Amino acid sequence: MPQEITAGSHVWVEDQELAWVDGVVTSVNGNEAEVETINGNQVTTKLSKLYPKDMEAPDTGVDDMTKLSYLHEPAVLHNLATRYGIKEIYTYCGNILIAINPFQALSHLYDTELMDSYKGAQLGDRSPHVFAITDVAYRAMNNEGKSNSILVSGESGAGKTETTKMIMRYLAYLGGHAAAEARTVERKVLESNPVLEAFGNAKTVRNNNSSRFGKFVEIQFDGRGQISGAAIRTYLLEKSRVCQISEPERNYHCFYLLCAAPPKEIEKYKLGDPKSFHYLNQSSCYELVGVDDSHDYLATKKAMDIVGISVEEQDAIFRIVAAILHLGNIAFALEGEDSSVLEDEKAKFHLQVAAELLMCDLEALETALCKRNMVTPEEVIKRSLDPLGAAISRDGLAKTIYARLFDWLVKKINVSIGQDPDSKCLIGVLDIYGFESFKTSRSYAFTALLDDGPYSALELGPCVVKCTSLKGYEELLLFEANTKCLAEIGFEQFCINFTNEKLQQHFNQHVFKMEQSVYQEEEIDWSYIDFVDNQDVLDLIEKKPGGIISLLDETCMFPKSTHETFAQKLYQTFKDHKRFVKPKLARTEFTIVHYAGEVQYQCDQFLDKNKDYIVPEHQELLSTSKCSFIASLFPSLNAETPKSGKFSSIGSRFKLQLQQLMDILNSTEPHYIRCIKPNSDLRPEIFENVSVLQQLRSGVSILGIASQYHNYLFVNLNGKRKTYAYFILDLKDAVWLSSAYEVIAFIFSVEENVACKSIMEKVGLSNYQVIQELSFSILFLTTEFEMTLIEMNKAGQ
Ligand code: AOV
Ligand code: MG
Repeated sequence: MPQEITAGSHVWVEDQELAWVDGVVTSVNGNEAEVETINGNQVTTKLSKLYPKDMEAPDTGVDDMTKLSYLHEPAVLHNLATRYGIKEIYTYCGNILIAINPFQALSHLYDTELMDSYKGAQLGDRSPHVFAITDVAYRAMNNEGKSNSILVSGESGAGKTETTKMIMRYLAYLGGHAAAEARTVERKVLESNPVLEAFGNAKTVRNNNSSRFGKFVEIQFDGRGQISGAAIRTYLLEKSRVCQISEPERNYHCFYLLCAAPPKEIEKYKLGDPKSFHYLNQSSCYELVGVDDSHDYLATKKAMDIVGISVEEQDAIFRIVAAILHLGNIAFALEGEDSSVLEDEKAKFHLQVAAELLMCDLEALETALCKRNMVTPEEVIKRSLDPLGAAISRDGLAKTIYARLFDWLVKKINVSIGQDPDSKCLIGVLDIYGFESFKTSRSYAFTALLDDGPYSALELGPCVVKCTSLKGYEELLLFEANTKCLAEIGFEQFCINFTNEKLQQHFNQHVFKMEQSVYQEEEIDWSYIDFVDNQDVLDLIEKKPGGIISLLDETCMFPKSTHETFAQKLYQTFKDHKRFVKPKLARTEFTIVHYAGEVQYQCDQFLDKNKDYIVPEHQELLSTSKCSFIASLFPSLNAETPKSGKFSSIGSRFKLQLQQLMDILNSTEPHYIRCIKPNSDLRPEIFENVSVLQQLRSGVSILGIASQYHNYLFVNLNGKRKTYAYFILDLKDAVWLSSAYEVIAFIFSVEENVACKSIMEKVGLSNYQVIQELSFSILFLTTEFEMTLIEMNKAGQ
């Protein structure tokens, strides 16, 4: 390609802000060319870094990327952007469908007439669509008698769940029954979605309706292509959310729905304002734009009716949800040296309500929360827990109950839909949580609150910094504290990213290799997606023995282990592994170089979260509940179930589940839909080149490369109370990756505190502080200066 470029050529040239910008070559000098870009810049660059622009490309883009004259990165990006601009959110890339989240209702795209028009149409006959892919899968299944699967992938908020729902709707349309009374199967399949979403989805920083569990729906068909049954498998619900949320996220939807229930229910469950519950008020977000919780409460109950959950069961379910909220409000105070008692009358009230709702003995509940049995050869002694221990015990109980409730829902739905044992063919639809990286995990952030609410904190390697508001608002304050960081990248993210590695490998094997060889044969340049083999990352995680999960299990079984010994073990074992990095200054963090970028994990909770452990006292308490529904969630132990209190590994079980999933997928004909999130503000009509490109590349993130040398801060500022601003600034390279709105810029540097100071002097800020601590420095600036700052850094300050 470079040889075609001469003066006058229209080309794409790299651009920091736009990723790629087009321009005209003004002169060529040896290996270098001068380009005048359309945004008025003169750029000198290597010829090999220029890509020819197709001047004949239609204004509306092409609906299949393989139709592009040049199949290179800027062309692909430009094509997607062009189409997105005219609300064409779907584009093929061969037989993969790329779906860009419109972040607005495009109802014409999903109506029945449109479904009609895709029925039986060949792929490519009509505009790209999720119905078209589904139709291909359905026809292939009918014609070849082989199971098919549709794998929907993409980062959090990219539109996987919405796409999955469209697939299910279309399958229900294709394989639905004519007679109304026979339509119950497909109705149940469809209505399982709102039920599972109410209990398994929550607002996160990346998505207002983020699935906190993975889901594989297997739709079974009879010999005539009619839906005859279905099975829903779910993976690893994020339990910790029940007790711990951070700004600006929410807990699971069901809690807010129930707080917005009709007055009769509110009274029955002794609920009230969500702000009065500890499990909800750790974040100030209670409502979602465009969502009416009271409406959704009734809608969820209706969906529960349809999937076959009885009124009595629904009562028990919501009673449990309410009980969990009350449990969360049971606070403890220190008594004597290391025992705990209920903190006050309020705590007593909530204990009483929780006991009533759970239908268990009040004193037994209190004892189960505050005390532990110590078994000695001679006797069983009751040992008191201190207030922190009691709070951990309480949270553990809440999480266990919630997780069992969720599992019950899934089981119930499966039983109610019914499996077709004679079904020969199925279509599996996979909607699994998207890759969660440091970059997008903005909750790993620094939050400055202007009101005098709780200060939030940021973890900087070994030290934590707390801060209140900044210049122009209130006085700047900075100090060190032992506060825990807001939301950590922990065990759940590790499992989520492990899943994505598995799927990526599946994707690699089935698509890249296949397609690449085809394109190579046809001598088409397929280089825009470099084939990234990730077997080494998978080995690092799951190899037995020796992988991270194995080491984690070993550590969990060894009584004296701590997260520190676990981290040390990792550092030692993988010191030469090229996918493993021990971050600078890290004591309990480790970094994995994932296919989609580097992610730094905190090991603090790995051990606890890996232990599938139910406290025997909790088991005892709930298995004797007078509510048969609750008692059934905690069946008495028999020889077959693992003994309570004994370690069973979540990581290993998850690994096994994933392997089973892969086995099913490998026995099907796969189809892929790659969802793309066009911007991180979740707003319509904004297409951010850089972020889209990163998703397309699925390669090493820009951040990932740089983070070997630097730490990043994710600044999440609440300057205008409702407006959040995010910045990622790296002092050395001044890589400004993302930003929004006014407020504050924030810098952190390991070595360059001198540079910090000189910048501060240059921009003339007097109201600042530079804290020097453990060889790093931090400073604050108002954003008016951010551009200056970047310029100065470029100039080598
Ligand atoms: P995800 O499943 O990929 O994220 P969702 O499917 O929940 O993402 O999509 C996020 C939001 O984007 C939805 O709530 C919708 O508002 C909007 N959206 C997505 N697809 C469409 C569409 N086709 N038409 C209109 N709006 C859409 V996660 O579960 O967080 O990994 O965990
Ligand atoms: Mg989802």
